[in-house]
Amino acid sequence: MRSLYKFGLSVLLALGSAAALAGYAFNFPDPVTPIAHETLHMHNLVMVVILVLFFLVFGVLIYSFRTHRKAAGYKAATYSGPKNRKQWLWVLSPFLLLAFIDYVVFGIPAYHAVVMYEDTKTDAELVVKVTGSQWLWHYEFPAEGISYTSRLTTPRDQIDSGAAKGEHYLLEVDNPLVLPVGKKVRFITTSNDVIHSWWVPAFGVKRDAVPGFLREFWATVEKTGTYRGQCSELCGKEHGFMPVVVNVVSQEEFARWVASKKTPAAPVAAAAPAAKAVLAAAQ
Ligand SMILES: [Cu+2]
Repeated sequence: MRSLYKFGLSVLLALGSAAALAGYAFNFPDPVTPIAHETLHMHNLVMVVILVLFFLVFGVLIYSFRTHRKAAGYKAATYSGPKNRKQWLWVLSPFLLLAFIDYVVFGIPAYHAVVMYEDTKTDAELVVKVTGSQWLWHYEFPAEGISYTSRLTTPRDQIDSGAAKGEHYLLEVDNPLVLPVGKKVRFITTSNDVIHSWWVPAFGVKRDAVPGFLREFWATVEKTGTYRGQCSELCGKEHGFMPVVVNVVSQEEFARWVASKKTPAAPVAAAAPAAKAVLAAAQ
């Protein structure tokens, strides 16, 4: 009895410490896109149903073991296989219940979620092409004519343990992807070399970047902020050193960013009137 008590106490302690860690270790990150909300909803639904089934099945099992044990004087039945209607009902009902849960309780919302994930084209207001390379990301806004690379900025010192690790260790880049809040963004992914995978947990999206293929996903981010993720497909020796950082900003700020990204071409345009003036003065 004493050992049972100790076992119970240790289970409680383990659960307690798990709850304490839940803040950052076990929970989903706060969902900020419709897909992330849907994924979390599916997860919670499945988790609750599974927990109910778990306790129900194990409850019946443990109760049956205890009540029908030989030591308590229970005499075992000698039949094998279902013989009458009532016994067939006991055989078939768990099967039917599980089929109902799988195909209806989980199936319908899962179908809804998958159809939603794949709907990359309806109302997309912005297209971003994401190309994975060993070991950086390349972002392109085809309509806006913007194209740049995004590389890890964590100093080598921190990686080699020569310096203390920073707050965003291995999750910081030179040029983050910038997106406007509340706009449906259609992403197209591909790769230059091996398979990478673009993943931002708070967006609830992760799609492999496969060389030679274009794959799609979408996100409408509901909250401004900085979101971090990683390449999630083992892609070589620096797989752990190609993080994803997304700055989600207001639409005005995004417009300013787009304009500033285009400025490298501006001096050429600005030079044209100056050149004309020089030519005019020379005449
Ligand atoms: Cu990669």
